[in-house]
Amino acid sequence: MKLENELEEFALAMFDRSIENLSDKECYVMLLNFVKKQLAKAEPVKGKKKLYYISAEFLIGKLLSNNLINLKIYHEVKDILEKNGKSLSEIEDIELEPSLGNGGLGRLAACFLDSITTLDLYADGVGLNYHLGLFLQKFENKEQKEYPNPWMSEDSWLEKTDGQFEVPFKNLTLPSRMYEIMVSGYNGKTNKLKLFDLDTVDETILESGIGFDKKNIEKNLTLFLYPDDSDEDGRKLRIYQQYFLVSSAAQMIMQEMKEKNIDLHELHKYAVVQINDTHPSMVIPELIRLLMENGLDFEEAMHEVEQTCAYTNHTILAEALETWPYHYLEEIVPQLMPIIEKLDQVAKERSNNEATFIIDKNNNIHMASMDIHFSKSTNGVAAIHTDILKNEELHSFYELYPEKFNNKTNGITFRRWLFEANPELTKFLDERIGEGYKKDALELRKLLEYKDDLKTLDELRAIKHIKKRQLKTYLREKQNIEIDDHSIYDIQIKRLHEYKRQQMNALYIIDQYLRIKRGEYPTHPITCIFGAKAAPAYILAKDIIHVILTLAELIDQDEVVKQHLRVVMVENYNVTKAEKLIPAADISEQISLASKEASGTSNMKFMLNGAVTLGTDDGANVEIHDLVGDDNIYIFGAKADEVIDHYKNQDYHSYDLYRQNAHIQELVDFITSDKMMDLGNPELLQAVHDDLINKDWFMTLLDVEAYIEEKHKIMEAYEDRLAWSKKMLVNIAMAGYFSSDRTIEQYNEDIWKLEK
Ligand code: AZC
Repeated sequence: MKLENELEEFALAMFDRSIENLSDKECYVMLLNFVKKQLAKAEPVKGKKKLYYISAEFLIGKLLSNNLINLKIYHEVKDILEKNGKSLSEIEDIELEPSLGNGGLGRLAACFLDSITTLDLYADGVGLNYHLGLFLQKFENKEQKEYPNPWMSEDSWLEKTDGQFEVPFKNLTLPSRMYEIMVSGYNGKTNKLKLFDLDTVDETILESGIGFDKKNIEKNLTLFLYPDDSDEDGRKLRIYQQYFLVSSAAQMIMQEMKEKNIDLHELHKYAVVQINDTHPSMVIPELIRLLMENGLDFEEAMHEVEQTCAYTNHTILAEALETWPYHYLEEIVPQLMPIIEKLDQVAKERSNNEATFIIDKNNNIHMASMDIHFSKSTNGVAAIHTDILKNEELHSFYELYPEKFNNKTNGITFRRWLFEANPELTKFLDERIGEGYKKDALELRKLLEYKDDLKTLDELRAIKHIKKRQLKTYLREKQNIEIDDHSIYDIQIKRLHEYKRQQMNALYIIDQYLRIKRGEYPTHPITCIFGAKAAPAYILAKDIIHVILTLAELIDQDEVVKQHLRVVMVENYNVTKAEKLIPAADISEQISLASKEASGTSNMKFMLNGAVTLGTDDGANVEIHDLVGDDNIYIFGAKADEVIDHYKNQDYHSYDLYRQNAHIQELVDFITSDKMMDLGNPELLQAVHDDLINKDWFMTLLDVEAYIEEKHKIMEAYEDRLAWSKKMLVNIAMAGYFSSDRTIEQYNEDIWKLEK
C-alpha cells in the first residue's frame, strides 16, 4: 500500500478522521504510533555476541524525525503532511524531549546507539528512566532557577515491559522494572535502549523547585538524573541509583545468557559490557557476585569479568573519577564489599604503586581504578586526551597495562546532525557529491573539488543565511528575543563549567562593549549566543550565568551598543535547541583550558555545519586542526603541556596577571563596576570577580588576551566573504572523519569484536 494511504487509514482507525482534519497533537500521536508499528515490524539486529552499553545518561533527543529518517520515509511523510496543510516541524514541536542526559557523555551514548544499529551490531543501551530528568532551567532575575522536567507522557516512545529484577540493598530489596525505547538504524534495523525504573517512585514528594526527601529511596530513586550531591544523603542516593542500574543490567545479562544456554565460564565470548565513565563501575563486582552465585569461583569470575568489560574515560576532572567512602558502600551494598576487598588485594598484588590502589589509605574506593584493573580496555575519547591519560593522569596504570590503553576519538551521527538538523545543506551536498557520503562519510571530501567554484560558495553562504534566519525566528517565537540575522553568530553551547571558560567569553564581551563605548565599532555586528546549564550545587557556575545575563541586559538597554553587539543566553539548552543553533553558527567557540576538554563533540557538529572553530589546542580541536589546516581554524592560548606544568609547579597566580596587566584589570573589574552592580546581584558578581583574581583554577586570565586577539582575527576573516565561504566548505568536507560510524567501527574492531 502507498504510504499516503497507509497513513490515512491509520488516522481513520485512531481518530475516525482523515489527516487534514487532525489537530497537530493528534497528528503527532498518529505518526508516533505509526512509526512505532514500523519499528516493531523491522528486523531486530541479532548476533552471537552482544554489546551492553551501560550509561547513566542517554541524551537521545526527540525521536520522530530521527526515526523517519532512518526508516527512509522522512521526505515522503513531510510532503504528505504538507499536502494536508500540516507542517512536520510544528508537529514535532509537540514531542517532549526525553530528559535523560546532561552533556557530551550522554549525547555520545545516543549517537553511538544510532551508529551501532546502523552498522548491524547487536546491542542494548542500558540506563535509568529518570522521571523528571535533568532539571528544567529557567532564568529569573537573571539567575538560573531549577524546576522538574517531566518528559514522559501517555504518548511516548517509552514502552513498559514485564521484565523485572529484584535489586538487593542492605535494608531493602527494590523491584526494578524494565522500559524500552526502540532504536532505529539507517539500515532499517533495530536495537533497544533499556531503561530501568522503580514502580514506587512518587513525583508528589517534590517540595519547592527540585527539592525532595533524599532518604526516601523507594519514592525518589529515579526522580532525577544527577540529584544534588552536595550533602551526604545526596551522595548516597547516587550510589543507590548506580547500583540499581548495574544490578538490573547484570541480572538481565545473566538471564539472557541462561536463556541461550551459555556456559558462564565463556561469558566474554557472548557478552561485552562497555562502562561509560565511572557511574556504572559497580557492574564489575556485581557481575562477579552473580557469576559466583552461579557456580564460578572468585578467580574464574574475576577473570571472566575482566575479559568482558571495557571502560571509557570521558574526563580527567575529579567529578568523573568518582571515589566513594568505603562506609557508604558498606552501608548500602554490603554484598559487594567482600568482592571489592578481594579485587583490591589482587590489584595490590599486581602493583604496589599507591596510585593504582582501589581502596586507598583513607578508605576511599576509586571506581576508575577498579575499572582499569578489571576490564580489558581503557579508552580516552580524543587523541590528546588518551595521551594525557597515558602520560599523566593514569600513567601508573599505563605502565602496568600498556596493552589495555587505546584511543577512540568521539564521533557524531550525521543522521541527526546533518540530515535532520540541516536538510538544506544535505540537499546541497547530494546535488554536488551524490549520496555516497551517507554511507561512507569520508566521501564528503569530494566537496573539495568545489573549493573555487563561485556558485557553490555563494550557495553555501545562502544556506547559512537561511539557517540564521530560521534561528532568528525560533528565538523570537520561543524566547521573545530579537537578533539580527546579518550579524555574526558566535556560539558557545555546552555544560557550564569553569574549565570550559564561558567566563572568558564574557570578558571578551566586556572588551567589545568598552571598545564600542569608545566609538570603535566592529565591521559586522556580533551576536554572542550561549546555551548552558549549571549543576544546581555548582554555585560559581550559576554566578557565571548571572554575569552573562547581566551583560546581556546591560547591552540590551544601550541603544548604541546593541546595534553592534548582542548577548543571548538560550534558556534550557537541550538537544532540540542544539539542532537549531548549530546549523546557524558562523563561529564555534571551543575555548576550554588546554588538557581539560577530553574531546568535545559540539565542535564536530559545528564543523559539519560549516562553522569555523575558534578554540584552544584541546580535545578533538587538535584533530580538527590537523584535518582542516591552519587556514581554516583559529587556535590560540596555552598548550596542554604548559598548562600541566603550571599545575605541577603550582606557579599560576591569576592575581599577578591582574595586577600587572591594566587591560586585564579593566575587564575583570568591569564585572563589579557600578553599571553591572546596579543591574545585577552584587554578591554574585563579586563572587565571579574575586574568583578570577584569587583562584582562577582554569587559567582564564592566562589566555584571555590571546583569546581576544584571535577573536578579532576570526571576525576580520569573516569580512572576506569569499575566503570565509571556502573555510566553511573545507570544514564541511573534512568532517567525515567525525562520523560516529567510524568511531563505532573502531570500538568494534579493537574492543567489542562483534560479528556483523
Ligand atoms: C564529556 C566531556 O566533557 C567531553 O569533552 C566529551 O566530548 C564527552 O564527555 C563525550 O566523550 N563528559 C561529560 O559529559 N561528563 C559528564 C559527567 O557529564
